[in-house]
Amino acid sequence: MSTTTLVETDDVHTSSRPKSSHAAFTSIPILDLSLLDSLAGKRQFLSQLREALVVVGFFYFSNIDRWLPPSVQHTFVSKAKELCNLPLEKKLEIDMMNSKHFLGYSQMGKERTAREVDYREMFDFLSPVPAPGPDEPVYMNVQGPNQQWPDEKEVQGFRHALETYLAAVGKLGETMTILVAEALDLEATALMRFFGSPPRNKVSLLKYPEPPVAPPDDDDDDDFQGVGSHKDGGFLTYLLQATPHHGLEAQNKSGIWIPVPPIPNTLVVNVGRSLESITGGVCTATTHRVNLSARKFLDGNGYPLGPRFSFPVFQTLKMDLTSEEMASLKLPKHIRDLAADGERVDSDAEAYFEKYHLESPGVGIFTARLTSHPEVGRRWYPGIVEEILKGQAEFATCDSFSGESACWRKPVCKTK
Ligand SMILES: O=C(O)CCC(=O)C(=O)O
Ligand SMILES: [Fe+2]
Repeated sequence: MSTTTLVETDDVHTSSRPKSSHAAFTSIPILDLSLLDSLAGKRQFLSQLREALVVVGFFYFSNIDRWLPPSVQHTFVSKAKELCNLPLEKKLEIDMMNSKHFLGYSQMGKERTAREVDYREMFDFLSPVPAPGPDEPVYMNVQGPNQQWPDEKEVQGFRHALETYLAAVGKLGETMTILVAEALDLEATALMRFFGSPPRNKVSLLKYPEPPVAPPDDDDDDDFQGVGSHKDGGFLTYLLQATPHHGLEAQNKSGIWIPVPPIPNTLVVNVGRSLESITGGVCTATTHRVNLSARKFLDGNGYPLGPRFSFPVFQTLKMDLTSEEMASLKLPKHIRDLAADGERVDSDAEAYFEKYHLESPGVGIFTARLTSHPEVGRRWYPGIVEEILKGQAEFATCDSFSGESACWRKPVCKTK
């Protein structure tokens, strides 16, 4: 990675786990999108991209303006913040509880990751995708139209700003399906069949409010879970960190947490479980979290920064790909050999979700939604959610879990 710019990390938190003997990343690479403007630059970019996908699973894109014009970014960020800062009762008008597709507003205290409550609130919106038909598997409800929009009078221009931003990230995502294929020495079009038509991209508007307690003067500034350790479910995630707060961290293969600080005019990109699956583990779905403390809400001079805002777009595969389809990608041998077979990877993400994600992207994402938003799950999928939560709890407390808690899919399984 000699030609790649690196973010230095002087703030590494060591977990109590033993280090594995394999190389683990200690910094997050920065890939310059303007390299794509020349043939020689593109070659350099693809080689950096390959290394970033395989070794780190996290990287920054710099020079993003061509893809996301500053006016599109700024309008989106300002409208998104405006929405997130409305009074609670206004936000509850588009409560996620009303949506069987898990879209809309999830208030503080309602979301859980790794069975712990996250310290954040969110709005979720999807790119335009139709709702599933009555004969489709229940998990296909992870997609459907956005039926809930904020009142135009409350945040004027919000919908237009969000749709414009999401479409622009979607275009970058389409290009990434080609660049990832090329970085893995595949035909440019090799990954296209894994995506739905229209493609499914979800944007989350995340607000991490300031904690109520003032930061202490001494060193016992307790950490708390903004969002708990997890892997994203999709292909790639494109994250705009919209405030200067530190807190986002990626976990390397030795279990050490590496900071991913905000860098102005960049996007953070990370690999999701689906990309890891279709590449047989060559691309790494890296565990990450947002680890906060009262002090992280102050700038270098001790002035309050306000809430932390962050806006990820999750680019996902076709929800109903089968496990056979997911295993059908033929990678060249020299690329397959990059997967570190048998390598020990320390991860604090819940292994419980792995089997669901291997089954199909939709099953994996639906399961994750049910455990993250159990109240929405209880409203729309009462029988299923209890089984999944029970399975999750058993998995967390049992070393030799072999239970099959997926019987909720049997009535809708297409192969039966
Ligand atoms: O807030 C962030 O910066 C990251 C959020 C995240 O990882 C997620 O929502 O999946
Ligand atoms: Fe994430």
